[in-house]
Amino acid sequence: MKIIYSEDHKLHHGAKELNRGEMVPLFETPSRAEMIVKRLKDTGFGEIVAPRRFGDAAIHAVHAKDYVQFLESAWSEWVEEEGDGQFAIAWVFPCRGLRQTAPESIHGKLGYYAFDVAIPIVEGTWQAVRTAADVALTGYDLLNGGEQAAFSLCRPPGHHAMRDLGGGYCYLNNAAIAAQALRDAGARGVAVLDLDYHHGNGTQGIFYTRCDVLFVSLHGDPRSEFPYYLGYFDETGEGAGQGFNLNLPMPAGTAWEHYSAALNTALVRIREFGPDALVVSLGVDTFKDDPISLFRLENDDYLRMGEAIAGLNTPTLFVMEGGYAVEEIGVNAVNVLTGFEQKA
Ligand code: OKP
Ligand code: ZN
Repeated sequence: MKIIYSEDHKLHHGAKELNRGEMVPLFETPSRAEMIVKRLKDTGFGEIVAPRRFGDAAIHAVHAKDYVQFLESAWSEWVEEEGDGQFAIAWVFPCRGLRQTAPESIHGKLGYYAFDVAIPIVEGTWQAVRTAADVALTGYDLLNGGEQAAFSLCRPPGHHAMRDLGGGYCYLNNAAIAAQALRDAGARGVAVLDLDYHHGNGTQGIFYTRCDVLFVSLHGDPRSEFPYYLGYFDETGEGAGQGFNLNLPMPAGTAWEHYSAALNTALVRIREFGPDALVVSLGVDTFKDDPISLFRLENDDYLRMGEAIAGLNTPTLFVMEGGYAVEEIGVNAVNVLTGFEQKA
């Protein structure tokens, strides 16, 4: 399968996040994508192509215009107000009892458009984020042109980004943008299978009231894991979307035996839905050595994961999400693709 990749992601770098009371370099680093590219090249996996540029319509089909506009101008507004500083970051939020409006100050806007403090903005963030959406959309375009599968090597990731909120290293929801584009191009049903360790609250939120996009997610139990406030089993969709959202949270320590059973449950639901296309939010932070996650998958389990997905026999777009064990992120991500191709 073809891989879509751009070096623009490197422009999003150098910011920090709060960890155990300290500001530390973001776990979500440029080296993550570079390690995946290296593994793709070392194994001669497939042709790597550049994204093409899409218009804003495909982004506005998923995200609020004012939110997209905020992301685009946040850095320059920050510099105007603060002079400089290393990166823009939210520190005050419109929570219960406070006014739900975006004020003039960039500080107010940063909080208004975020649900946590893990989406720092540096000078090159917008270009990296916008190109990641193009990387996802180019993947959609390949499927639309008849390819059976493609890998959008997106960075930064996207699955936590809601219609008008960023969070969890995510700004624009690459997978949701691709899924919506597939629908708009005529796919009757699209399924999104989210395999990242963290619940894809953004993707769930975007499609929650709809029956044309099925969202299925396997993840760490939000009672004790980020994003904490969404991702529970009883969230099954709303209105027309009732029954089209399936969350399968699992406890810390989950290894392949239990994981593969949950994956099977997910695949049974997707097969029953019968989508014209599948988008896989591919996070490999389910790996045993991931520094911020607590599942115990092994390198070879990712081969089995890819094989199981191929069993759906559906045009599939893989979209990169998380994975922070940088030394092995390439092996694990490419193992999924390899397992998929061997069975497809
Ligand atoms: C993004 B994705 C460490 C806590 C990290 C943010 C997790 C974001 C995960 N300071 N909290 O789903 O891989
Ligand atoms: Zn994750």
